[in-house]
Amino acid sequence: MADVTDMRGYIDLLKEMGELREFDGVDLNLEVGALTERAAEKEGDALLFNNFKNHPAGFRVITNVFRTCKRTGPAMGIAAQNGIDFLHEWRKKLAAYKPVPVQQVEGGPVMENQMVDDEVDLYKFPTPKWHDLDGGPFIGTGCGVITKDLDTGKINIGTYRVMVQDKNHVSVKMNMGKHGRMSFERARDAGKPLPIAITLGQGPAVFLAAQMPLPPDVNEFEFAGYLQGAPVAVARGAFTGLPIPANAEIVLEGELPPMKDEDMPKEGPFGEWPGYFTEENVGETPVMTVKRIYYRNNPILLGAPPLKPPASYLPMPLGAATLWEQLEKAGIPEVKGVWGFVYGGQPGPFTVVSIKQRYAGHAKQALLVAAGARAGAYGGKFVVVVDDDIDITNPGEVIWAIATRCYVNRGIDIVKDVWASVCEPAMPPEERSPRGYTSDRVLIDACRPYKWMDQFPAVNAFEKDFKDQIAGKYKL
Ligand SMILES: Cc1cc2nc3c(=O)[nH]c(=O)nc-3n(C[C@H](O)[C@H](O)[C@H](O)COP(=O)(O)O)c2cc1C
Ligand SMILES: [Mn+2]
Repeated sequence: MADVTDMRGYIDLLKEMGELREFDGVDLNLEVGALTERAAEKEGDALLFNNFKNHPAGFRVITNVFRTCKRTGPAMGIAAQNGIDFLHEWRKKLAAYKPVPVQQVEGGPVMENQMVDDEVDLYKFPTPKWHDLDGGPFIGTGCGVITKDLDTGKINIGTYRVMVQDKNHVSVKMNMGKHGRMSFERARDAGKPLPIAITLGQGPAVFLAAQMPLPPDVNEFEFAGYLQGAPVAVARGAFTGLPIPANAEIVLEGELPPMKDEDMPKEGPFGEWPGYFTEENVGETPVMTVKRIYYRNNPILLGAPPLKPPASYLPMPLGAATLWEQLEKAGIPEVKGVWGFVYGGQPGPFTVVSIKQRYAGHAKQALLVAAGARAGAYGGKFVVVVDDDIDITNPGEVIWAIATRCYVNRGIDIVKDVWASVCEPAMPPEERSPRGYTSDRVLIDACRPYKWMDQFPAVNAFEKDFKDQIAGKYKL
């Protein structure tokens, strides 16, 4: 889909595919969120909402866009339709990455309308309250937060949750260690405001690149250009000079003043990807003063609220492809797949690796690397390794492997104090430290024991081919 570079082109494609449901008059307070959750749970259509009470007709919200491989594949340049094949193709695509430089343009559709200084009114844009206990309307979920590091000059785009504080302020929850956060900290140390722009509806590739854990030297715009097979066209923001996608739907522009922690206002709670609300925080979340809003005629806000697993805004744990790559780079042979059942950007707290065992100790080696490699460490908890006859995308098969092949005495290890995510629900309050979080890992070897594999009981199930043949013969 070389020429789908904005949300409207993508919507046309979704319509052609018969994958878009349109709604009128849905309540922004919880109804949009509930419909989004239901559609995600059943891996249903993308949802486009229009005609909200007290908002201009034509100001729209789109959700559940990337829930299936069928819809997300075209946005990532991937043809495969299902789980492990899709992930494998994605991994190859990541490995072959070549930056596609942006195309600088003058103006663009995003400049069709502007609110400047005193005219800025965030409440004009329909913003759902996504989950019942959310602390406010989160305008930024499917967004891209654009910053330029004052020291290095590097442009970054990250998806960070953005809550409306009042008509011209939003809080931008860039967590510690995230690229936008580090640029903010450096500007604050220098006593300077950090220029910032937030795109709230844009081509699918820009969003996918923004929410992906890419290395600091990768420019997400250039990565998005690679995904969409065409450069991202960017215009210069009048207030900041930052590159903003010229065909974005809505872009906020302004600055993050060098605010001290103690002055940062209440943010959250917010329903997050592990399936729980994070508690409200005070003194943690930088605030943006919005100086300008650019928006297209009849703008479309992209919503990608985190949901309780197995629902998600993504079709699958894309971060598992990164871990797969890291396992191979670390020298683990014959990795057949990597998966996660509770995922955000990382494969998450239940990660499964399948291998074709080649030597004694191979399975344990895979576990140790998976628990420690960058993509597996952050936010991990349980790591399972299984033989390659197990379909690791099927939780029933994974549980069967653990239940029957793990010899608990040798098969389970616990590693303490590993790098943890801020979204770890089970972290005891007294262990939540401003210096960062750690948590423990359980390594589960659910492979047949290599040393006596040949004597391991045979599986009580017919070969698929034989079953297909007999079933075909009797038309079952
Ligand atoms: C819907 C959604 C919400 C997210 N919210 C946050 C958030 O509030 N804070 C955060 O640090 N990361 C959040 N992330 C994850 C980041 O987008 C991800 O870690 C990304 O790689 C950050 O970009 P960076 O590496 O350039 O900092 C969110 C991702 C998605 C898709
Ligand atoms: Mn980045």
